Amino acid sequence: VGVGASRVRDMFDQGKKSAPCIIFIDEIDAVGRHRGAGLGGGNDEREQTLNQLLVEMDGFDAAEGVILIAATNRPDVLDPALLRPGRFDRQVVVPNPDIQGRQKILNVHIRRLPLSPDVDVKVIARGTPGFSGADLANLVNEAALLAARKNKRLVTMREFEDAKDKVLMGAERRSMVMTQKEKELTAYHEAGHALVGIFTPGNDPLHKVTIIPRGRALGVTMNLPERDRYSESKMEMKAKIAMIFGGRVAEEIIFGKDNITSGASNDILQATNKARAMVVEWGMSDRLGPLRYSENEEEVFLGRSVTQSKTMSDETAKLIDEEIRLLIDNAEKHARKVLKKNIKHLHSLANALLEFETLSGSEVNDLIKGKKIKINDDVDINSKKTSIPRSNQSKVKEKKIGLNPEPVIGS
Ligand code: NHX
Ligand code: ZN
Repeated sequence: VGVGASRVRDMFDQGKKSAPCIIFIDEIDAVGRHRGAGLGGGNDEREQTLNQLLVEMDGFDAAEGVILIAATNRPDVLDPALLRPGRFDRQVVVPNPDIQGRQKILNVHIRRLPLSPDVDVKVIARGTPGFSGADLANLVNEAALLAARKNKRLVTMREFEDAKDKVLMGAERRSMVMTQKEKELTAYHEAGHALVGIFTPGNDPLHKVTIIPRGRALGVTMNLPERDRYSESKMEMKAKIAMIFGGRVAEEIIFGKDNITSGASNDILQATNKARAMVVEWGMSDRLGPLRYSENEEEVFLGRSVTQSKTMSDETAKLIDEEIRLLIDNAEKHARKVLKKNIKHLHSLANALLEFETLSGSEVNDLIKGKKIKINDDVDINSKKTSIPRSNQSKVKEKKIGLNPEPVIGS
């Protein structure tokens, strides 16, 4: 900070001296953002740095043996001057890894961990579709932390499974004190999501449903695709919006219209965002056709958003609202129909959640088929209620194997 331009000069001098070499700039958008798009003044320093970078890049040619590579998650905000011929003139898109990529990335991160023989990297890779490299690094680190916290000598599959849920759904907050009424409301809300998800074709398989508070939520229902997916159909989107409304609708059916809570705020946000995108971005409304009705980037000027409805007529705006509302209304109606038809399952699943707190997708499917849920003691003890007070559970259930001689957290 404060010497940006001179440091850029210095970096290129060093590069030329050590040629052949590669200069790698991470997070290039920090200096390479579109000039003039900032709020007020205060970015002179950044602009000078960027200008110096542009000057230096023009000042050397391929013969000098210096290759310049930069990385960003936001190629769209870069100053166009950076991308001209002779500068950063080719782009390599690095998408989130596929199953094979995830396996290889996991192998890098687990290198220094003492692993239990039951750990199957392929299984972890298969169960983490959509994870980025950073998510996977995070997953491995969380697994190591969990093992260390339990004084385990080796990191087992159990820790990876729990770490995955932590990365996907947020940290468990078992200490949160919930009243019986809140627990019941949460159980029916989550059971509603889970059942509408299961009985509406087009939804991903249920991964887990829990009424243990996680992250900012009092309860979570999580679906996971079976394989990597690259696109989503309109039918799948409608199924997902219906599932999202399963929570609120279950509250309404069981506790009555006046007893619904503020808790569904995030569900409503997700559903509305999805329905809006279907209409304005993905051309999925017959009445509006395949036109884009929103700008790519919301630009903020002097603290105000200025892109909205630049060229949109009032009629179009009204039509968009109507189409979004139609998608939402249909999804909500569908959720209500499914839950009324399966009210027996709604009660039994909510009760099972009150008893067990967390259920896997396969346990929920067993329950629906009328099978008894097997409590697998050595697999998921922490999420089952027992008569042992929680504070003592770890002492009883976890065998201490002595301190790990090497640091477990190696990544
Ligand atoms: C509150 N939280 O704010 C309490 C603590 C309806 C049983 N008074 O939909 O927990 O009510 O299916 C990301 C994720 C706000 C952002 C979840 C912002 C939740 C979660 C509010 C379950 N599960 N709502 C859900 C819930 C709440 C909230 C969020 C968020 C509830 C619901 C939160
Ligand atoms: Zn919900």
